[in-house]
Amino acid sequence: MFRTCFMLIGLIALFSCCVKQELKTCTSDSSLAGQADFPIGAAADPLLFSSDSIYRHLFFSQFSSATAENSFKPAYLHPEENTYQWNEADEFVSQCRSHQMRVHGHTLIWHQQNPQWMNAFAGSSEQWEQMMKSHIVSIVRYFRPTVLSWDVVNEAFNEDGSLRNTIWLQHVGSSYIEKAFMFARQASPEAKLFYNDYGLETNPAKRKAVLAFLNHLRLKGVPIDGIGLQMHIDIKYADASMIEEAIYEVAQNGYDVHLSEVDISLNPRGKDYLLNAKDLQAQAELMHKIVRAYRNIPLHQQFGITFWGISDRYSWIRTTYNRSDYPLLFDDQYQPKPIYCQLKQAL
Ligand code: 9MR
Repeated sequence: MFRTCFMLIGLIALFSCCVKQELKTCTSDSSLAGQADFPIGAAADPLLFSSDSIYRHLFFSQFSSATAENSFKPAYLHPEENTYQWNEADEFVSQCRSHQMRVHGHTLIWHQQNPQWMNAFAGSSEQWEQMMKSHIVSIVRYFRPTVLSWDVVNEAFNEDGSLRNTIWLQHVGSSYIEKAFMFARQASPEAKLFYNDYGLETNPAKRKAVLAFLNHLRLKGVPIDGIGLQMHIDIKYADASMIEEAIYEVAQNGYDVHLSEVDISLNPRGKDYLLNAKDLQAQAELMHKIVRAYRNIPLHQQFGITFWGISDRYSWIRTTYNRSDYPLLFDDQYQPKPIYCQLKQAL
């Protein structure tokens, strides 16, 4: 009788110890970055640093790599042809550096968030190339040596793997991608230069076309160091096999791999949606699988995992698609979600 009692007490003690252990790993008292062998990043809006102290605290205490969600884009940095506006980005860099964070530059050449003058630029293809060169070189040089990695070209391909019809393709021609990388390299011999895109992780046809295109450029000596898999995904990819395959394939092709804009939507169809424990768990388990796969590629190719935001409260998905969604690590009250706990465990 006594023996059974002791055994029961022992079991209860063991159980509560495990629960405590679980809870302990799930608080945000210790940092994600401290747990990882590779940089863990988030995209942030520097304007929120002064208005939202918890946001600021989480950003600087949890992460070791920083991407400005918008402040480095052409419309922000290069508002007029002969005017650069550095203040917001400078402030971002200086705050990140004072917290020993790496700053990743996003993005030099894109088809969105370009200033009006750039879209309307009138000139020959040589003049367009000169304009592109001067844009890239001025920005990359300005931030040297603090910003040592760049998304040089962003989202240049369609879903079927053909080149997207952007101002750059129209005016510079299909060589604009290799030229952009060459100019970035001229401006910074030591920077890591990335091609960044969405859908590469879930659309094998697009990924294979992009890899074939970039491999061909690399063979010609174009300096492309890595590929950013943006990873705006959702819980219907629960078995993760496609995503794992994408991570391995990009690494096997010899590129550094940046999971560059991670978020996992719970409500991709944008219906009326009630947040529930099952979906939060599915989100957490998917994250766990992705991190396990990422840890399997060689350490020197693990550029890092960057989340596209910190708290669900400010996710771009809510504002862009006007839907309720919960794609990030912290909830609206800044509490760590199951995805945060699973990420921490997987690191
Ligand atoms: O999160 C960014 C949002 O605040 C901007 O309004 C939007 C403009 O298109 O860009 C968002 O970030 C995008 C990133 O720069 C490139 N990949 C897709 C991201 C989400 O749209």
